[in-house]
This record gives sequence, structure tokens and C-alpha cells, in this order.
Amino acid sequence: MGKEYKFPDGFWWGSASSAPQMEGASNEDGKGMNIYDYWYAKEPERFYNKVGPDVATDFYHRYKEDIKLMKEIGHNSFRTSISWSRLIPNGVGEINEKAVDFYNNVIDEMIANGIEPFINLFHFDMPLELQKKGGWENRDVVEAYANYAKTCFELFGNKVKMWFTFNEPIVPAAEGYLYGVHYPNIVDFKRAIQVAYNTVLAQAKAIKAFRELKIKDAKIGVILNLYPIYPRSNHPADLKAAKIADLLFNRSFLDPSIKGEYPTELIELLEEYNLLPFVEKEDKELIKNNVIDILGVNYYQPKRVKAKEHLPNPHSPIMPEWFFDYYEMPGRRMNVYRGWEIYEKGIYDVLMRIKNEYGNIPCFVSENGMGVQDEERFIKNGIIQDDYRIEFIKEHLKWVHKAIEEGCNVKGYHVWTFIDNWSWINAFKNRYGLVSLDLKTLKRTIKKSGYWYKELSQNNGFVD
Ligand code: BGP
Repeated sequence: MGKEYKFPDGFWWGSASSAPQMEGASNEDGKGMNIYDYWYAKEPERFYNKVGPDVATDFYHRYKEDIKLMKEIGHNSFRTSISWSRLIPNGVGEINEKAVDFYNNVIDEMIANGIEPFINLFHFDMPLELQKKGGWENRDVVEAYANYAKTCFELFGNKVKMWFTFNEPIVPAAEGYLYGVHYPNIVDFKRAIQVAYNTVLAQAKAIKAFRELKIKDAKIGVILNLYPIYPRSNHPADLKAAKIADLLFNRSFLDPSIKGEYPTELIELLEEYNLLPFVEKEDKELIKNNVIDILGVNYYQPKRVKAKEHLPNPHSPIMPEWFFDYYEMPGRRMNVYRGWEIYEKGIYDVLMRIKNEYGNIPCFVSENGMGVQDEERFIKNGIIQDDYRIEFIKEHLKWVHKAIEEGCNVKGYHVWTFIDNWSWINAFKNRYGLVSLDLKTLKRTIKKSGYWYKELSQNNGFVD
């Protein structure tokens, strides 16, 4: 008999996904285009095997079957997002009644099956009409988002009690405007910072609207991809590298979301390199007064950094990597399919930091999971035998358990994800689901990890 890992009563067990990654029906029932629909139509070759978001997992048509499956594999909660461009096709103005019906049906179906809906408002999917107006760089879009958020609270607030402003708001800024990976494929640090700042502002405005509506028993939070950042050594130059990476990748969203203000060191750094965003005088007060109730932590991998080996080319566009190099720790373990390091203790380090430096605010693991390619090779008796995924989840949960034992206010754990879903430029390359999806027939089959997850949830823990 091994050790027993029991979790607190009422612990959330479930998974997370998002509208653009599962709904499909991207051109049905009055949905407007978002930037991914548009980018795929324009440059399909940028997506793995040229598969776009038009069908995804077809949740739009199969939500009843899927919610039943969620229940079957032990979900008591599930996060998805509302597609802004489905609800308000132009981003502002008219509401699409068919979308209202769809989201009401999904929410009702989840509640009827004992699954608490966690609803996120934005998962990278800017309505195209608003992108044409400058997207997050434009303050009118910030206003439009606040109105959209208010509309969602009014429409669904009577049944949804867990709200999230953004999933990984740093991603549209960094991947879209700095590294050129996501649409609109721009490389410009200063513009990326403006985007990041405007999303923080948008969040504050949404929270303000949320508080004014005084929705009974409802909470609002944000979901951040946080990284434990480990320096190569204790040499001051390595420590400085880690500190800057932390300011840019963690504290840029953590501090304003929880403490209501930006770290002084971050402001000074940006000022020194002429990267400060445009701000209005009244923003500061707004951000200060509208902070979150709960934090979702997405954790996949740590960042390891060291002092730079070489001076950056002064004629190249300034990048975060002007301040540090990535460090490949000898002996690190990799998920080779995704190219991400597996380091389970990282989740504990992040959670303990939230406890010690961010007032032990209620939090939960909002994404954690393992994407593996060509999983059909593991099929035995018709089921994918994904023992590696069970192992991955277990080893992370042991560290979550330890953080809870040491007083961290962790409320739940959500796997990424319920069913193999569509992912941005990687499309269906890496499979993350507890349930597999046959891309040709759209047939769903529970994987070994799905059955295991059911037991985990039923026992509120596991023995290992
Ligand atoms: C997170 C995103 C998800 C999801 C996941 C897996 O960053 O919130 O949308 O996609 O990562 O990453 P990927 O799909 O890139 O392998």
C-alpha cells in the first residue's frame, strides 16, 4: 500500500477547453469571423496539416454527448469560453440570439449533469471586425470588451458563478505582437506591451461591471500561464536574468491582477528602453480598485535562464531575450512531442509563491496536461493506453497536494483537456484529451486516463 493523497472536500476535478478549440461551426448560425477563422482562410499552410478551426471537435453540435462523457469521467466542473464573435458577430452591437440559446443550452446541460460551468470570456479569439480597428491596441476595443463582458454577466450570471476575464492574456500580446507566432504576426516589443497593458485595463473594466451587477455568490478571476523561473546559478548575472524574465513573463499580469499595480522595477525597465505604453491618468485608479477574486494557474513547464553569452545585435528589434538567454539544464526531461520540459515540482513552486507573495489568494490549477503525437500506436483492446498521461497527472498532483498541506489555498485541478482538441497553429498534432477524437468520424472514445480520472475524482484523491 502506497501513500494516500486526499484532497480537500469539494475539490474541483475537471478539465478546461475553449470555444475556438472545440465548438467548430465557425460559420454557422450567424457567427462572425474571429482572427483565427480569418487567418486560416488566408494562410491555411500556417496550420499543422492545414487543419483549421472550422470543425474543431464539433462541440457546437455534440455538446450533449460530450457533457455526458464529462460526467462519466468524473467531472464536477468544466471550463470553456464564450466566443465573442458568436455572441456579438461584429464585436459591438447586435447580439446573436442563436448564440444566446446555444450557451444557455450548454450551461443548463452542464448544471443538469452536476458539472459546474467555469466561463471564460476571451481565449485568443478577437472578433475580426475589431481586429480591423486595431484589436487590443485600440482603446475602443477595450470598451467593446467591457460591454461584451457586461452582456455575458447579464445574460448568464443567474446560472454561472465562476467567471474569468481572460485565458493567458500574455499570449495574444507576446505570440501575436512580439514573436510573430500568432495572428497578426507582428514583431514589435512596444506594441506588444501596449496590447498587454490594454488587456489589463480591459480586465479592470470588466471586473468593475461585474461588481456593479452584484451577482449573487459569483466570483471573477483570471487564468495566467505562470512559470517558475530558475536561474542557472547563484551568480548575480544569472539572478538578474531570472529577475527580468520574471518581471516580463509573470509579474506583468500577476501584480496588476492581484495587487492592483505594476511592479516599480518593471516600469523602470520599460522606461529605460523607451517601451512604456500609452496610459490615461484615470487608469491607475481603475486597475487598483478592480482586482480578481480567484486565480487560475496554467502550468506546463518552467523557464530556465542564464545571463547572456553575447551582446545582442543593437540593430535587431529589441526582444525580452536581450536580457537573458534560455538555459538547457543538463539532464532535463522533455515532452519531446511538444518540446516542453517536464518538471513537476514547478507547480509547487508557483503555488507556494502565490501563497507567500500574493496573499494566499484562492487559486486552482486551471490547466496542466501532456500533448502526445500519434497516440493510435498505444491502442490496445480499442482503448488508448496512455499510462504516461496518468503518470504525468499523478506526479503533478503530488506536488499540488504538498502545497495544500503547507497551507496553499488551492481549490481544484483541471486537466488540459477533456477531448483531443484543436490547437492554434498545431491543430491536432499533439493530443491532450482524456477522451480521444477520431478526426474522420468524430467518434469519441475514453482513454485509459479518462477511466483513471473518474476514480481519482470519485475518491477525491489517489494512492501511490
Ligand atoms: C495553453 C492554452 C490552451 C492550449 C494549451 C496547450 O497555453 O491556454 O489553449 O492550447 O496551452 O498548448 P498547445 O495547444 O499549444 O500544445
